Amino acid sequence: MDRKKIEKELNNQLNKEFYSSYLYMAMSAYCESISLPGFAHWMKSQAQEELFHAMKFYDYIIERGLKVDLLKIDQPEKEWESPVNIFEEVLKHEQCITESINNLVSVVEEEKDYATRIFLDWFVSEQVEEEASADAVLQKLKLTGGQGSALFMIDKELSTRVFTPPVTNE
Ligand code: OFO
Repeated sequence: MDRKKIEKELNNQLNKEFYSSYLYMAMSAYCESISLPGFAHWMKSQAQEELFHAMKFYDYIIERGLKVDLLKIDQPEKEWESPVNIFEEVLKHEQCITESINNLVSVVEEEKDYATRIFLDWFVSEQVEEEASADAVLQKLKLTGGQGSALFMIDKELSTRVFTPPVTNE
């Protein structure tokens, strides 16, 4: 097993999780700026969830006796075209993360790192939920036209999201 390779891959994913949190904070700030406090709250909860994902990778890297390498976090966009566009981007981002986790699974399988393979199972399942929850809001926005009173109702609904750290097997 190439431990250096595994270490690099895990640190890359750690960076992506931190970036995800950064991206959702940027989206939250943008939603505040266009007077959609419920959307902003949803994004902030999502950012917290991403920090939780990042910390899972951080703790796992240390637990395996590997080195944490905190890479530079890219600057996210600051503005989006519309509430529909924001959720299109959320879904697109989550699909990219799913692909990244799947690639990571392939690498650890090639390296016969079965412990990391088991660790990644949680993320494989989590990504199904992540994509589904983004898609559910996107579909609702599209169905209602995402404007006027429908937008107001969706904003109200999004304001009820509560961040509870996802259940893990640790
Ligand atoms: Fe959104 O799942 Fe982590 O990045």
